[in-house]
Amino acid sequence: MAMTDITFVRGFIHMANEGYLRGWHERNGGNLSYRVKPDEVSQIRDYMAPRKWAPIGTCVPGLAGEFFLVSGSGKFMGNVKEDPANTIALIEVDSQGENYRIVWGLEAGGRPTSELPSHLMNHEVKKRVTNGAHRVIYHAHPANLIALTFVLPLDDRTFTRALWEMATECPVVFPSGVGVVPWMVPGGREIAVETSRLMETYDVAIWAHHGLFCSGEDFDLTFGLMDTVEKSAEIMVKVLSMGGKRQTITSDNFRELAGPFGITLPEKFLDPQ
Ligand code: 2HA
Ligand code: ZN
Repeated sequence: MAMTDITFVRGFIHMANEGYLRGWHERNGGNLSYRVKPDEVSQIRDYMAPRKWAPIGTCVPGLAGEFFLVSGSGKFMGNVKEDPANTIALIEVDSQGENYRIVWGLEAGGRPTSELPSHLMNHEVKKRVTNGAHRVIYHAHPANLIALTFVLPLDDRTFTRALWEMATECPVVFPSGVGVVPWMVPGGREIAVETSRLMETYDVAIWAHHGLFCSGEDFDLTFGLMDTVEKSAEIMVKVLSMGGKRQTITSDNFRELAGPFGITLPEKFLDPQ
């Protein structure tokens, strides 16, 4: 069996390709990472050939000793399915959470995603606040969501309400809402700090005029979250193009979802009763 036949590696490759087919990954846009489970790590020890340690660019002590499957910097998500060994990598985080080393993949050279600080800081937060349940961090550039960041005020409440109101499934799929990061320089620690701060509360963090990050338990749920957010954004773009809302789902309607769907929506996103 090859590394690329291992179940979680196949899941990663499948998700990268699905995102590419959706049109969310022009050129080298977007990136994906997966926190590997301990039993999966022991399954793949034989494939590992550690290279040199390199700085992560931030500090993630909560991820000391963890392994991540990540997309490669400058690599095209559309090429992952055809050539996984040259477009993705397995990395190990050191015992301080300050350095990483590639242990498999990127065979012709290269580095992990340019957004590694954001991915790992998001993982660190999500591992803590979900008791280890969340394992996938996904960054993509879906056009409708990005378009909305040029039109709607850039705050958590406006985006949460806009997305919730455009599809009844939305408050069920992301009941905690979405957070918004204003335009910032991508790729560094500063934007990673802002994004991971939002991940304390939300599973979705929008980067204005750029894209968004989603966090989830597995590949399907995280891809589905991105897909749901973008579908809702697409409906919002259509509604705005038709002159805006004439009617919508109300705050009291949202409250009615609590019983049948077992969700409690934060009152900060609802109108006072
Ligand atoms: O190129 O999307 O944010 C990957 C990116 C950077
Ligand atoms: Zn990006």
